[in-house]
Parts: sequence; structure tokens; C-alpha cells
Amino acid sequence: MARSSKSNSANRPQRSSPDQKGNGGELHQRAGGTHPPLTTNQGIPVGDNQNSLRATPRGPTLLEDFILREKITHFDHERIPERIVHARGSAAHGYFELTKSLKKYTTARLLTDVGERTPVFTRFSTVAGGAGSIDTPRDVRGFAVKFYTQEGNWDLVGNNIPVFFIQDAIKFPDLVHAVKMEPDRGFPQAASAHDTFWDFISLTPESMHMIMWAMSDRAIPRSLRMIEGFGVHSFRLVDAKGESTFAKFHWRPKLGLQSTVWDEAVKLAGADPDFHRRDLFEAIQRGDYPEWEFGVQLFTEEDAARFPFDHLDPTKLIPEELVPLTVVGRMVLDRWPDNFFAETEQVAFCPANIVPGIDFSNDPLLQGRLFSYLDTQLSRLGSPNFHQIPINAPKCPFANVQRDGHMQMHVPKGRVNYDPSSLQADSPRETVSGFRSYAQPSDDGAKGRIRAERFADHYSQARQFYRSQTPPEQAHIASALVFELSKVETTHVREAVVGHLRHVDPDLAKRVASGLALDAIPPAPPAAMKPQDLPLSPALQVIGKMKATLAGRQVGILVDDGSDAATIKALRKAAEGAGASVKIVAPKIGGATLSNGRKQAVDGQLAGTPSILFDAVAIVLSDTAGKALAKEAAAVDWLRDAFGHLKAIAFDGGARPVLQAAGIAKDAGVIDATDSKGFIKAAQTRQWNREPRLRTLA
Ligand code: HDD
Repeated sequence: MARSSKSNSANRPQRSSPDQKGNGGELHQRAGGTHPPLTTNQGIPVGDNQNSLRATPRGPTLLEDFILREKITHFDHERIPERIVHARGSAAHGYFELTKSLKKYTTARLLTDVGERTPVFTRFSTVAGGAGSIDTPRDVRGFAVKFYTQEGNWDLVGNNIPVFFIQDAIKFPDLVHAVKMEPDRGFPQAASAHDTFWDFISLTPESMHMIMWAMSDRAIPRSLRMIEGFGVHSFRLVDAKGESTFAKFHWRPKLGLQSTVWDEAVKLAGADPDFHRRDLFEAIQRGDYPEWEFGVQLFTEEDAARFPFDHLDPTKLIPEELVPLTVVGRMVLDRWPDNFFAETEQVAFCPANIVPGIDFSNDPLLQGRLFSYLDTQLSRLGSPNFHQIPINAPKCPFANVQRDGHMQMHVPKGRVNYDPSSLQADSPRETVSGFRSYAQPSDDGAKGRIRAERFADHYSQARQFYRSQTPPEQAHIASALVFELSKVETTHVREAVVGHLRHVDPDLAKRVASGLALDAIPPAPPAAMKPQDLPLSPALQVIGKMKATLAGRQVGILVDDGSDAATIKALRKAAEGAGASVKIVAPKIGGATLSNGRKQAVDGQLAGTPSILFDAVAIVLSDTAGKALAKEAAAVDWLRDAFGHLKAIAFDGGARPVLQAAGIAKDAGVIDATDSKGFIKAAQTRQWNREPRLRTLA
């Protein structure tokens, strides 16, 4: 029925003003800059992005609304499957610079041309937790570097621990199933302290060396900028004549290694689940670029034959005392990604991405990995063209006759999509400098599902690692085992693990058995090979190797109205002079009026900025504020935690009541705030001597 022109005009929707639209009105209009027109994915300019198309002002929404449907449909598909392991990660761009040529050993250009800078993209990760889990669980950290070399992409996909749990890739799905949340209950998230993990471990003696590392302070790092990285497997370097030398690859942080203490790691999980991501982001934003040395251990087939272990076994490392580390380059991370999803999430690493002059070894774990990663990217990124995503694409020219597939971004020209061909002048061809596998002579063994004989030594290097640690580190390992096994409900699993520890070190077994209140130390399982006493390797320590430095660290100063301005200024100057950054914490975020009457800007409000976030703390208060904050749990905990986490504490007279309320006894790390020099010295390390007086360690 035709409507009369009168009723038609009465029903016609009025053009809405910005405020009626719901776009925040004036503020939205006022935002500076030149804003391009908002369009649909088809380029159609959008007139109203706040209201869907309705049949009448209060009526139903119309299916016709292609703008609404396109927007919602795209949103519905925003998530892709997260990585089955290493789902939670943080990454940054940077460069690798060669400082010493390896020309004698390899033709790989990135390792021969001193001074050449190769762009890199490096992703750090935890292993067990989901993408939204915490940054500070006890876990291995992934350390994956994509080198965009002029001869193609090389991915060095390593960890912060130089060995692995298993010797053969066929065990990887079992290991990962065991450590991830249990399938019937869906917990625990990002934690190895549960029955299925330890059940698997107790039945997998080859994991014992890795367990020592995973229970050590290496698994609770202070910062991603303070972890080492390892390629784990032996690789080969191949020279122009086709001769090969084995290589192990290492990353060593310029800031030195540093870990947290366990109680701190647990509290960090609540205080700042993004602690490591934020730390990396903030360091890069302030121009304090994280840096690592790149080192190699080089050895020949003959050297390897003399090692008291099989270097193809990924549960073994080569002590630096046996084959020294030669530093040949450095990596600097100087740019945070522009977009987390496009870069950090979509980056696809693959140990099979290798360049001419580098080759694989027969390590059975590596061999399995060569298959797994390409396969996982197909399922995760959904197309065989994932190498065309900008973060994955080589930065050198690349061409072949692979074609088509989902999300093909290239538009190849011409008739030729096969090889060999003779119809097109510019079709790609094989080159003499192309990748060639090392012509490894094969040994005479028979085919079979067999492990090499010397892989059976499961305990010698676990013992070497444990015995090489400093006493506090040994206590941390024993305590971590007690903590983890105390979360295991099944008694026989607890006992079986302690049984293995007898082979590692009888004293360790005793400490853990006592920490679990076992009636007796359980029997050791039969060992396929008798553990040997290998020479100790101090290079395996964290505490022993820690640099005494505040560089890249963070100092928190707790102030309130009336705090002495001169003391705060002196402390800040000293801390910044030592390379630390300083954050001011106060009960109110709007600021504190100091003794000089000036308003002090505040970086964090007390309740939301616990001392857990800092490496060392100072507390500077007026007498009035000191008395008031002694009754404030957040302030008392601020000090109690700093003390418990073995941090240096500087305090002035006004802060004394808070110290008293926190039960802090003066020691070498509790220092008068006027002694800023003494404070900085104490802050360069943790107060390890304090620990035995504070908590019962196994
Ligand atoms: Fe793996 C991811 C490191 C053994 C299968 N692995 C992944 C990442 C790192 C490592 C750092 C994250 C990469 C990123 O940031 O995107 N993986 C290691 C190391 C291993 C190791 C150092 C032993 C030495 N991995 C290993 C085995 C297998 C896998 C034995 C399977 C046979 N790893 C994968 C995977 C992942 C992965 C399922 C998950 C997401 C991805 O690959 O891209 O394919």
C-alpha cells in the first residue's frame, strides 16, 4: 500500500547529531590529526559506526545491514588456535651483528661477514600455560630467534635451558599432555606441580637432568632480559669444501643472569601477570635495549667421540669447561612490535628453517622437530601461505613455482608454474650456492626403533648440575622439589621421584624425603648405566655467575606527604647513576607533598604497586606518615616482602615504625637512607645470607 507523503515524512528517521549517535560527541570530533574515512573491508565509506540499521527507531535490526554483519563476522573469527606449547609469549624486533668471523667453519654469510647486521625477530615464551596465563610460573622459557638473512630465514628455536626432558620426539606429545592442565578437571594452568606431570617424569628417567634445571632458579627468571638462551641440539657448520664442524649455540644476556625467589614469583603472578612482558616493553620504550652475546661451542666428530656422553642426546650438555664458548656476535632488541597479533602471534618459527653453511645433526629430538613445526603452523595459521605474512616473509628475494592455496597474497605472472621449464626467461632456477646437506657418511647400524647406547646414562649430568650449584641454589632445587611433590596427591609418584634423586645425589634425596616427611628414603630404581662423577661446572650456576650490577633493574621508593625531598633526590640520583630506573610509590596516585613543599609525581599507588615489582626498595617518610603507615597492611607488606625476597632496603628515621611493624631486623642489606652508596652496593645483589633465617629450605 502506498503511503501518503504526509505519513512518509513523519516516519523518516532524522539524521542523528554526534551525541545522539553515541560516539562520545565532541571529544570524538575534537581528537587531533587528519582522520581517513572509516570504510568497510570493501572500501565503502561508513556513515554511522555507532548504530545498526533498524526497521524503526525501536524495531528489530535488519539482516540487510552489511556493515554490521561484516564487522561482527570478522570479530567472530579474530582468534586463531593458540600454540599447543609456548602459547604465551612476548617478542621484539632487533638485529644480530657478527663480531668474529666463522669463515673457517661455515659459508653462512651471517656468520662470516664481521659487522654485518641481520634483522631478527625474537620471541620469548613460557611453555605450559595458555596465551592468557601468567608470566612467572616455574617453567622453561622459549627463546626463539628468526634471523632474516640475505640467504633466507634461519630460525634458532631454543630455550633458556640447554637440555630437554626427552631424548626422542615421539615422546613429546606425552610430555606436553602430562604437564598441561589435567584433561578431566582442566587445571592446574601453567604449573608442573601436579600428579600427571610427575607421574610421567617418575617413569622417564632421561628427564632427570632437565628436572634439575627446571627446579632450579633458571625456571623463575627475574626478567626475559636476564635469561640465557640455548639452541640445545648440536648443529653443524659446513665450510666451502663441504667439511663440517659441530656447533652448539648460546645466548648470554648483557645484564647477567638473574632469577626471582619462589615466593616472589608466586606473588608476582597476582601483582602483575604481565610482569615479563611489561618489563621487556618498558625497557625497549625507554631505550634500554636488551642485548645478548652470541657464542658457539665448536667441536669435531673426533672431539665428540672422546666426550663422556653422546652429544646427539638432547638431555646432555657440553660443559663450557670441556669446550669453551667463543663469543662471535651480539643481538640487540630495539623495537617493540607495532601489533601484537600481526607479529608476536603470527610469527611462525621452524627449526627446519636453515641457511646454506648450517646443517642439522642426527639428534633424534631435532629430527622430529624438523617435521613438527611446519605442520603446526598449517593448523595454527590455516594456510600453506603463512610464509607470506609479513613477519614470516624472508627479507631477501624469494621465488619458486609453488602456487595457489588459501590466502595467496602474490600474483605470479606468466605461464610457467613448473620446473624444469624453458618457456619463460625469468623463471627461477637452482643455484650453485644453494643449500646442500652435509654428506654425512652413514654408520653400519641396522634400522630399528633403537636408542644409541650412551643415551642410557640418565643421571651423571643431573648429578654434575646439582653438585655444581652454590649452597643457596642447591637449597632452592631441593625446596622446589618439595613444593612440587607436595602438590602431588599420589604417594607412589612422590616416592618414585625421590627414588630417582638417590642416583642424582643421595643428600638431595634425603633433603627432599625429609621435606615430604617420608618414613624412609624410597629405593632407587635400577639404573641402566651407573652414574659417573663428572668434573664440576661452575658455569652452570646462576648466583655464582650473577653480575653485581643494578643496570636494567628497578628501584622503588615509598614516600608520602612530608617525606624528605633531599633524601629522595639523593637516592634517585644514586640508583639512576648505577643504571637502574626509579619508580615512586605513594598511598595516593595524585602525588605527595614533600618536605620542601613541592608536589612529587607518583608512578604507582601503594596497594597496586607492591615491592615485588622492584629489585631494591627505599622508604622515606615523615614521623607522622611513618606512624600512620605502620598501621597500613600494604605498607607493612611492602617492607616485609622486600625483606623476605632478600632485597636491599634503605630507610630513614620516619620509616622506622613501619620496619618495626614488618618485624625487620637490621642486617647488611637494611641500610640508612643517607648512605645511598651503601644502599646501591647492597642492591646489586640479593641478600642470600638472610634467607636461611627467614624460611625453612629443604
Ligand atoms: Fe618446540 C614451539 C622450543 C622440542 C614442537 N618450541 C616451540 C617454541 C619454542 C620451542 C621456543 C615457541 C616458538 C614461538 O615462539 O613461536 N621445542 C623447543 C625446544 C625443544 C623443543 C628448545 C627441544 C630442544 N618442540 C619440541 C619437540 C616438538 C616440538 C620435540 C615436537 C616433536 N614446539 C613444537 C610445536 C610448537 C613448538 C608444537 C608449538 C607452536 C609452534 O611450534 O610454533 O610445533
